[in-house]
Amino acid sequence: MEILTDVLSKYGIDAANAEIKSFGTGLINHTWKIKDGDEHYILQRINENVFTNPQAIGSNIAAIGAYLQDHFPDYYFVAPVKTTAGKEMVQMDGAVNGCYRLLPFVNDSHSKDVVANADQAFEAAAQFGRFTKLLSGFDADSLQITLPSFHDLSYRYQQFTDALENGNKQRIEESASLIAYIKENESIVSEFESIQKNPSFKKRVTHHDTKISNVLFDSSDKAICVIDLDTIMPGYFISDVGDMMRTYLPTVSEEEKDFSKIEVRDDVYKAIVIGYYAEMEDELSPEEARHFFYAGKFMIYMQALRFLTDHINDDTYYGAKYPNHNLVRAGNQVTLLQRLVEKASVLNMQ
Ligand code: GN1
Ligand code: MG
Repeated sequence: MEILTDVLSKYGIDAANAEIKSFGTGLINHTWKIKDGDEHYILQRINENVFTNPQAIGSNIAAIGAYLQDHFPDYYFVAPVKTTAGKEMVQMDGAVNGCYRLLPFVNDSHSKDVVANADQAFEAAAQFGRFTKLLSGFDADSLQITLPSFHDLSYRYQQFTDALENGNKQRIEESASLIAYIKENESIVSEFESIQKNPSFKKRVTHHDTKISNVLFDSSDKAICVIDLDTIMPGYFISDVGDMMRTYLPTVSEEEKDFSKIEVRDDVYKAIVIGYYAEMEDELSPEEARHFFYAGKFMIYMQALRFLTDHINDDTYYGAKYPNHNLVRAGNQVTLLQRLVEKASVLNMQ
């Protein structure tokens, strides 16, 4: 880990006296926890194969941070620590080549990998709803696009069909049943296309990665704030609500290989509705509100599609820790989608 010495020195931290540990379960960026005396930090190396313009992330976070500071000074916003030269990120060459940023570690906070109960889902949903609501006066279109077409389901579907044409032939054959399921459910893509044309759907400041590990909790399990602000871009509410459903509804994560463990918890669904509405009720149009359940289908289908596409493309995006890893992840997400759809009539009533 001494390798990070140069990076930390830009922040005036002497790596020789600091404790450095790998941290978290994110698939894209590499994260470390740094302990320097009594100060705790999170250091991240931004994956520049994915975020080709890391400066755009820095500029979005700075703009949003300034707006919140002006209008809601009590709002807890985790802004990056500046380097001793006053920069928000450092671009390194040589052995540690890449773009890094340092964040304060929020004292006495913890994050969770799985939602244990409905109260936690409520807390998280309210936090993400609050984030978008407080930024309703901020011009979402002024944000830079850190990941073009990130949650554009038509684009993701196109990547999938391209992979079917040009991808690994053997993997395509072995994935036949999942491919068939994705194709049979293409109406989820058409519905997204009609949303894009619908003037009642508003583009708002959207987090785009609302999994539970992106919420910090205090020791009494109250949510403190949201983190991981790299994918903040203009977007539809279905991205944030849908990713909450995708990651909070089951008791197991997208990594679970035993699909019989994948279930949709009604009380957690209800908590997402109540938590998000507690903040966003007056913001959503009736037309948007009618698509609340669709949000879950949209995000779970998109994640299944992305894992499956990556499997067919030989794991170039997400990587694989064991053979067929992304195929298993895709199967997990398809199972989750089936479990959700089975409950459509019950959950839509909530
Ligand atoms: C990626 O890096 P991480 O784990 O925060 C991905 C999300 C996916 C998620 C699935 C930039 O997020 O869109 O939902 O993996 N982020 C990017 O675990 O592709
Ligand atoms: Mg993320």
